[in-house]
Formats: sequence, structure tokens, C-alpha cells
Amino acid sequence: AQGAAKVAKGVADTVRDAVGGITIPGAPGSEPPTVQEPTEPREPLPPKPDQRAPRPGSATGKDLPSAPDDIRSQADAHLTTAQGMRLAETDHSLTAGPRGPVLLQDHHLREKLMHFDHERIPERVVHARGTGAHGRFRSYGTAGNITRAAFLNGETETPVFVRFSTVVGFRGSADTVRDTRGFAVKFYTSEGNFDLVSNNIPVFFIQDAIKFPDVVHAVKPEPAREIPQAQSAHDTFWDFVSLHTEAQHHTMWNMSGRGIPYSFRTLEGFGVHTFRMVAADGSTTLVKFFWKPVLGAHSLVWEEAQLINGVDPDFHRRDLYDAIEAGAHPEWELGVQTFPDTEDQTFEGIDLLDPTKLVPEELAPVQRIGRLTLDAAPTNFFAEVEQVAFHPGHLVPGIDVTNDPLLQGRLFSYLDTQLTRLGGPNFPQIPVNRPHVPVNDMFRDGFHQHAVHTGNAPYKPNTVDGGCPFTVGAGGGGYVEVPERVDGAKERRAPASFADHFTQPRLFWMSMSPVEQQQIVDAYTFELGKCYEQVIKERQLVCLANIDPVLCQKVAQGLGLPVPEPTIPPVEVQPSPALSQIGGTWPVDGRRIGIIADEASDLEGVRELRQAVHAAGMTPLVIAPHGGMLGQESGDPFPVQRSFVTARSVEFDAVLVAGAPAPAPPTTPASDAKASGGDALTEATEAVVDPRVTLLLTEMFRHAKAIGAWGDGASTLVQAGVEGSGVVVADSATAALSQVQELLGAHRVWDRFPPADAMQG
Ligand code: HDD
Repeated sequence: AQGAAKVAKGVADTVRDAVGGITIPGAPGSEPPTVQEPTEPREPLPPKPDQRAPRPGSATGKDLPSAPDDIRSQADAHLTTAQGMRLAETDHSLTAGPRGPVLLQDHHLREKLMHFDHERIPERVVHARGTGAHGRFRSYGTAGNITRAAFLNGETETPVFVRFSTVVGFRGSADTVRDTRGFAVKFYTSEGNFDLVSNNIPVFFIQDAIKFPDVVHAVKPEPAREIPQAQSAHDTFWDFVSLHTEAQHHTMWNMSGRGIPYSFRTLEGFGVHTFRMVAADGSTTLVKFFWKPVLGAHSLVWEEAQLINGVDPDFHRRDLYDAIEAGAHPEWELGVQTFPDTEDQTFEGIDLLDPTKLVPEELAPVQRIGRLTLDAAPTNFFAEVEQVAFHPGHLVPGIDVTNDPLLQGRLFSYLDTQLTRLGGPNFPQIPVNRPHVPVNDMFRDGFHQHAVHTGNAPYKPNTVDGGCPFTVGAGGGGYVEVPERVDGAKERRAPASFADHFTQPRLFWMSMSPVEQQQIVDAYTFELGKCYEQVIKERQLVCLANIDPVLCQKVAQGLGLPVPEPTIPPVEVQPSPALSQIGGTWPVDGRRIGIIADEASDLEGVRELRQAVHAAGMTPLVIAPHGGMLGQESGDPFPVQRSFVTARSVEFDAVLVAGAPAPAPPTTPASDAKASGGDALTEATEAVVDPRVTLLLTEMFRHAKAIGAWGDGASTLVQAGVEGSGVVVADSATAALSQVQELLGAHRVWDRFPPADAMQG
């Protein structure tokens, strides 16, 4: 008993010390109570050691992990159990004799299988297929007048983690399906994490989050047979969108090139909702967020996208990592459209709370406020890309939400989903989700609790911890909601300003170039052509008639159905040229140039070409009849990246066919010159071009890609039947490259597509 009293006294002393001389009422051996709630905050508590930021190595790709507990597998020479015991054997179960039964006592076998049996976690209900990268965001400091958010003030640099995704497909589905793409960015700011959970389409299918389960059920594989995978080309999707006409705008974007992006590096991102920024002086501004890719926003063409799904289902993932590894770090500028925070929250007649509407850039220019650079692939896909958890409610002071009913529902859904997906409420402790600032919440316990919390008072108010932790107002960096007045009767209905579902799809259609319009027509014709139910196709055609008569007529023709009458009067719209992806020139960084050559080609030219391609920030890929090396005999060999077996057109942005080496000075009679120069191209004029090369060239031609040749490489093109716009022939490899490079700046040789008939009705 004496010992217990001693311990109790010791505890009281400790408590007294810890709270700076304040005595705890009723503590053994304590003085009579003289307690007051402390009014002054003390020094901030030190960061908890187990809530360190993710290790620096993953954010920069440079530093190696230092703390021993940062490292798990392959960290040490010795294999151990999960309890750290060294193992002598891991290849055989413990059996009674070499051919006898496995013993129940085999603790190593049981632990190993137990862990394996639980390696999978539920995939995301949407956006399951994704990929991610680390990087940094540098603010230009130009948003300081509209927001007090520290990461947007001054030239602040903030680490980020970005996850790109498709929406519909399962985790193992292909990358280049027709779908919306997610573009979620986690900023580890000095004021806590801010998540910008965006898509590559500026509008959404629904105006109210209560419809989210409906649209997702409609587009996911049909439940009876679970087909089709990662496709919108099926009855249930078109059933839903033709009935629920507010989805028509988003659907039109999906049918355009935006539904089949060329690369994550060329993804334009949109925050969709209107957010509210709050400046240091308390003034507020409504904003819409944009990510503008420095390389431009580009798309695949449909046949190419379909081929890629078979040839390389990881195409976008691979492209991102290859580019980062090659030093072609993808970059975006963050931009905002700003609108006065008026009471009605409309701009030029557009309800800013309606997530099915965009505001044309011609009416509200996008102002650039910072730059994002991705420079490191994840160290471990599961730990980072799978376990990252985004949430539109991860906000920082200076950025607030609005009453957009879609955003309001999202504020519930994202936290809720992580409970099942990541197994409980402690997912913010997973390394990739940890803020890079001290966390001092008073949340305790729960599944997968990693912190060993100290202190005895995870509640407020308290005296036991000296009143810590303290809250602060806006002046001390605290988050204070904008005191917006809210008033209204409880009801379930949309405002009248949400009722127009056809003007903006028409705006999008009218803003497209003829090539893009043809792609949209083809996409609708394909998707509806895959539906079985006639009534669904007919209903969607009525929607198209309401958008544009020519669009409707072309799709109806493709489907072999009558053209219906519109159900609404025609609307006049002003096109927004900023919505078109065609017509500019962009940097060519990270573009992949195929070089077709063999041992008999102008290998010196190929060497020069490889260097020139590298120097231009692009990647040369030599394609030869076999793998291994070319130019062994010269003593200066170089690697073959693709053989005729592994190469497929979709991997390359442009291709160049090597010519024969320049003929040696005429020391031999002229009649022998041809024989001494003997090469692929000389042979090509006589022999048939390898059918795989012909396939590669013709596919690239059909997909409007730049094609070039030097010297008599031209004859290979002729034999493959590849001639016309965007097919260049030059005397030397580098001269051919410079022409091809110019074509690449426009992304594709657009005039190779057949001229479309007049499209605008
Ligand atoms: Fe969502 C994931 C983007 C509407 C519910 N959403 C998710 C992701 C992105 C978006 C990029 C993937 C995040 C990641 O990589 O982990 N979502 C959007 C955008 C929307 C939108 C731009 C409209 C403007 N989402 C939306 C609504 C709801 C959800 C209306 C529900 C009411 N979204 C989810 C989710 C997900 C998700 C079920 C699945 C996995 C996750 O959250 O973490 O909660």
C-alpha cells in the first residue's frame, strides 16, 4: 500500500509539472483545489514522432530513407517474421516427414498466409484505376489579393501528391477507355493538407449528390453479367443520361477527345464547382479552379485508344513514369476564374452553383497563379497510390466551399468511403496522407491506430493538460467559415436556374472544329450502336436534336434511325474557341520518336538522330527486325528498343525510316555503287517491306501522326502506301527530324482526316 501511495504521489507531481504548477483537484496528496482554466496558450506541443511527414525520398526522389523504421521489406540482409525473428527457412512448410502432412504448429506458415490472405483492400467504388506521382507546386504569389491561403501567397513551394484515374473501370482495367479522368492533387501546405479533387471535364453528370449512386450504377458494368468493363457504350448508361438530361453536357465532353486523353501529362484539370476564396482582409471571391497542362491538352483518336487497350493497357501509367524518368517532368499551371461573390452567385446569367455549367474563358479569363511539377514516381504503388485518400473537405484557411449541392454531398461521401476502403478512421496517419505539419487533433484509438498518444486529457476544456491544445481565430491561422447567411424552407427540388440542360452542350458542340465534331459524331454513333434497346437510342436522338439538328441527323444516319423532332425551341449560343483542342502549337517534350532501321541502314544517321531527338527533350526508340544492338561492327553499337515483334504504332508519336548509308566516294565503277550501299531501303525497292512495318506505318498514317524518312527510306513509305500530308522526306536524318518536330508541335497532322461536311446546324 505504501508503494502504491508513492506511485500516486509521483503521478500527481508529474501532472503538476506537466501543467506548469497547476494542481489537479482530488489527486492524491494534492493541495486544496485552486483551479482556473488557463487563458494563455503555451508553446505548441512538439510533433508526434509517429506522425512525421512521408519520408523525403518519396517526395523528391533524391534522398534515401534514413530512419530505420521507414524501411520495411528488403531493408536488411536477414529475412524475419513480422515479429522480427530471423528465419532459417521459408520455402517449405513444417511437415511430419518430407512427404507427411503439414503441422498445425507451423507458426511461420500461418503468419505468412494470414498476411497474404488479407493483402487486398476494397478498390475505390469509382476512380479505382489510377496512377500517381509526387511533385511540387510553386505559387506565383499572384492570388494573394483574393486568398489568405499560405501556399498561394508569395513564391511558396509546397510538396504535392497527384493521383490520375479513370472513373468507371475496375482497378485492373485498361487506361485508354472512353471515360472521364480524375485529377486529384494533395497539397501538403504549411497550414495542413489541401485537396483539389478535380476531373478533366469542367462539368458533371448530375447537379445534386443524391443522384451519384444512380449515375454510377448506370455506367458501371451491368449487374447481371458484369459487362461491359470500363465502358459507357451500353444500355444502362444511355438509358440514364437520355432520361436525366442534365447529364447531356458532361456526356458530350465524354464523346469528344476529352474522353480519350493522349496522356496524363496533357490532361486539362477542372475543379468543377465554384469555391470561395477569402482574403486576409476577410473579403471573398468566387473562383473556379483549372489545371492548364504546359504541353497542351491533347487526345488520342478512337481506333488508337482501342488498340492501346489491348497492346498496352498500362499506357497512361507507363507514359507518366517514363516521362518522369526521362526528365521530361510534366507541368501544369494552376489557374482561377474569379467572380464577384454576389448574393445570387450568378455570372452572365450562369448559376455558379450549377455543376453542369461552365463559364466560357472568353467571359472570365483563367488567371495563372502557380505551377505544378511532377518529378518523382511513387516508391511503392500500394502504399502511396492505393492508400492516398482525397477529400474536397480537406481545406485550408482562405479557401471555403459554396452551396453547390453536388459539392455539399461530396463533403460527406469522401470521408465516409475511406472508412471501408482504408479500414477505419485513422487513414490520415497513413504516410502518404499525413500532413507535413504537426497534427494535434484529439482523436483517439480506432482501427489501425499508429500513434502512441501521450497525455491524459484528449478533451476540451481541460486543466489536466493545461488547457492544451488551444483554438485560434483567423488572426492566428485558424479556419473560420465565411459567415454566409442561410435561410429557406426545407424542400427537395432544384432551383429554376438549374433547369436548362441543352444550351451548354450546344455551346460545346458549336465551339469544336470540324475534325472534333466528326469525332463526336463517330463517338455517339459507336456508343449508341452498342446499345440493344431501340427506345434508348431513339430517346438519346431526341436529346441530340435538342442540342443540334446536324449532330442529330448524322448520328441518326449512322444508326439507321429516323431523325426525331426537337422538343425545345432552338437556342442561340456564342461559341467558346478556348474549348477546342486543335489549332495551337505546343512543346514536344517527352514525345516518342520511332526510328526504323536495320544493320544495312545509315547507322551514323541513326546515331545523330538519336542524339538530336534527346536534345529536343524527346525519346528515341529504335525499331529493328530483332532486339539487341545495331552497329556492332562499327565498334559503336546502340540498343534496339523495339523489335518488329514488340513494336506497335500506338507507342510512337512520330516515326522515321532510315535510309541507306551515303554511298562511298566513287572509287569503284558506278555500276557497283548500288551493291556496295546495299541496305534495307535498296532491298525495300526490290523486296516486300516487312508486313509489320507496313502495319505500323499505315496505322500511324491513319492516326494522323507525323511520318518521315531520309534518303531512300522514302521507298519504304511508298511501298507501304504511306503518302500525303504530314509525310516528309529529307536528305538527312536530322533534317527529317526537324520537319517531323514541327508537325508534332500541332500534336497531329489534322488535315489528314477527311474534310468533314458542314456540321453546324
Ligand atoms: Fe468523386 C473519388 C472527382 C463527384 C464520391 N472523385 C473521386 C476521385 C476524383 C473525384 C478525382 C478519385 C480520388 C482519388 O484519386 O483517390 N468526384 C470528382 C469530381 C466530382 C465528383 C470532380 C464532381 C465535380 N464524387 C462525386 C460525387 C460523389 C463522389 C457527387 C458522391 C456523392 N468520389 C466519390 C467517392 C470516391 C470519389 C465515392 C471514390 C474513392 C474516394 O472517393 O476516395 O467518395
